Amino acid sequence: MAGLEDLLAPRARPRLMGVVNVTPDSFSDGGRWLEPSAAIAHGRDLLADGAEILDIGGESTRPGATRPLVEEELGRVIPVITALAAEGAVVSVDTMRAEVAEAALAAGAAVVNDVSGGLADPRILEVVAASGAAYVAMHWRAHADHMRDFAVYDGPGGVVGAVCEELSGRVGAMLAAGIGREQIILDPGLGFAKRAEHNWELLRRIDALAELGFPLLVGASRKSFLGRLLAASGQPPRPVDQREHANTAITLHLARHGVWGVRVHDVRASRDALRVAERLSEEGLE
Ligand code: PMM
Repeated sequence: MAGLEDLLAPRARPRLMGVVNVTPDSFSDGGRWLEPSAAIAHGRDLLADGAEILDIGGESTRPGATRPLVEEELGRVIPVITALAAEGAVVSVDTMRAEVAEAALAAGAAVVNDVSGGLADPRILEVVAASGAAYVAMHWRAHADHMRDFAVYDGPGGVVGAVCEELSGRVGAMLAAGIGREQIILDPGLGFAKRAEHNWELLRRIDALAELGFPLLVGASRKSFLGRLLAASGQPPRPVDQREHANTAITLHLARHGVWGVRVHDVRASRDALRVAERLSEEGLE
């Protein structure tokens, strides 16, 4: 397992987490990597493109998705995690279930990425505490089948205030379950019970989330708020596979604000942009 200290050490450039969705129905790439051999090959390609962490998930969280059985989820992710971790990849498991997190950690995962921040299956917090692994707790309000109903942020602090407050509450639960502060990474959960304007506000004011005092992971890649931004006037959202340049601009924005990591489907695009930014910030070399 990758050392927690190295994984969470402060660094100028965000970590690139490449997405491997082993699902039939994810909104951007559902069905493409459902066969273990295809998912493993895709993971290797992402590593070659510069991914530093592979996020392997077996449950689609797109709006309206139905949940797989736990056996199905295990069957999708465990062979892929086992193979890629054995090759030395730093693996994250994208799951809300304690049982899947436990099996993934035993198979070599170093990070548990829980989009529900421990709300869907509270026992996951005990599993993470016992393992000492890194834990990504995302802001979440409800399962995908009805999360749209919860995209309401009309308190005085708006969406940023609510996300900060609700994530702080989750941190309290994590610490109470025995998770160390040094294990925790927070994520604003773009698109999860959020409308487009909520996502933009969270991105614009990402520094307010950083003030919570934890490393931040952000996943904007291919999400529908980008498709809507890029739609030609009066036209439907730009298709998922044509949103990458916009996502790369978000990676650069987040890098300037010092986030710990970005969760992306096209690792090379973000990697190339970060390389340019780094080169431009070097001084006195010539
Ligand atoms: N988004 C998705 C899935 N998992 N995990 C974290 N931590 N943050 C996210 O924003 C996030 C996530 C949905 O996107 P996908 O279906 O393309 O994987």
